[in-house]
Amino acid sequence: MSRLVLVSNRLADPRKPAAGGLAVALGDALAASGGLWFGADHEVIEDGDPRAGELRVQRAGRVTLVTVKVARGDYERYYRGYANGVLWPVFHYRLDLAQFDAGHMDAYRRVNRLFAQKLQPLLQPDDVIWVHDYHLIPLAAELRALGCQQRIGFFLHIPLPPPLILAAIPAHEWLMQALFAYDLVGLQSEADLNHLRSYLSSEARAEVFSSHRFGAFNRVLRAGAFPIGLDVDAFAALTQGAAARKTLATMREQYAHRRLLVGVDRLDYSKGLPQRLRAIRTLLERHPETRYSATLIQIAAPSREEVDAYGDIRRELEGLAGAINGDFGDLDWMPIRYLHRTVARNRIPGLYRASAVALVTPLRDGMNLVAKEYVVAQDSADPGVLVLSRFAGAAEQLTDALLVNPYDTEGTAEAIRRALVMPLEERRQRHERLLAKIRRYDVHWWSKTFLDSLLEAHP
Ligand code: GDG
Repeated sequence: MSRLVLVSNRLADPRKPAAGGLAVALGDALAASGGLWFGADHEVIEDGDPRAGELRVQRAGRVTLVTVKVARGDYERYYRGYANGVLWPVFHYRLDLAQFDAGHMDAYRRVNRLFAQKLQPLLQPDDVIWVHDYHLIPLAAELRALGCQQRIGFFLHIPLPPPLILAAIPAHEWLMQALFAYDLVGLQSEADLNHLRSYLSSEARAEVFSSHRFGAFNRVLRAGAFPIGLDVDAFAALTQGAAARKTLATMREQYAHRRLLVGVDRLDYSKGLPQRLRAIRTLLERHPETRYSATLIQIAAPSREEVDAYGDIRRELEGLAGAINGDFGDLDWMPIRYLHRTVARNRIPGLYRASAVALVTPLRDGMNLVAKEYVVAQDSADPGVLVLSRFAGAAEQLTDALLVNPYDTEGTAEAIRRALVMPLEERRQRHERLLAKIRRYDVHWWSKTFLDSLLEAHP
């Protein structure tokens, strides 16, 4: 078996249950192959510190974790400036929020080159390298420049926008050409794959060999849609755990006479939170029977607070939640409970299960795992209803949710009302179909399908 080498900006200890995401998804494959996980060190050192570029090596069972120290100036420009100041907004269709700065792009290249220089000596000829997300798009090109011949795959966790949006990025040609250094590029959805295809044929004049194979820059690129899933059994077990049950009991007691709606998001402008609150206002205005009977618990976990746009969205949300509570609330009822805080992971399934409706209404999202978690946490005898944005990658799979356009305030409010009154039989049928999809395309399916395709893709 080839050794798996995972590369991502940050890494987590795969032995820790709270690690989540990639650690859960790839922990087994990493451990089974005695794998290596490489990324930036959590300690960002001051500029001029001679330790820049130093490696820290840790063992986590059979997995080796290697992190590289990056100096503050470069890390800020690479991470906050370019990855989260340009790529995140543009890839979520928010050109208005992108802040282009040539210095940030240079640092992005430099940090990718540093990663490549430090990783390359650790590689073995037979390794399979899997690079994750928008922080590291040019990594394979840097590795190839150092002579790496190994199989290298890339997975983009966020959406890929249409060609004319991508083309607004100065040096987009360089960025997209860098993808050709990978043997396989994985995207979350068919929509993203269509955008890649049309970018490559219109902007890069690539030869389209088939719907998944493209030729340009003397290389062949394979690409596919590999929608990421959950570790369903682990999440179901978390739902049965003590913390989740306690949370469920507390919620049931506190809201005995009310229906709960829930939203759980990182506080990010892509998640459509202001639009969601406006839909709640419309619901309360148009359907007075929902007053006193429904409460939205909105968790907005703090995220990237050093980026300006995140401060703006936070202030906007606080204003909206305060105004709705002020206008509609009463001594014994508030329509919105807004928490700007991270809630412990083991309590979240209890909150999902206590809620009659989940509002997952991003303006654009690569996949959105909250939608899937909510479905898994439900009691199948009396499940809640998922209201899901059609602009989340998950909407391609979860067609039995109530799909909404989050920009359409009235339409979203109406879907929430419909969710609140949906008969048990319909809720059960929808839930059964949603759960079957989520189980079939779980995280193990995702990693296996991607890695199998990567092995096939290599010449
Ligand atoms: C990116 C893409 C893609 C949220 N609040 C708390 C908390 N969470 C957990 C949720 C869920 C995770 O964070 C969020 O995952 P999402 O998939 O919804 O979104 P992103 O963080 O934007 O992730 C996304 C994903 O990558 C995977 O490829 O689906 O499209 O944007 O698991 O439960 N967890 C805890 N406390 C919170 O307050 N513990």
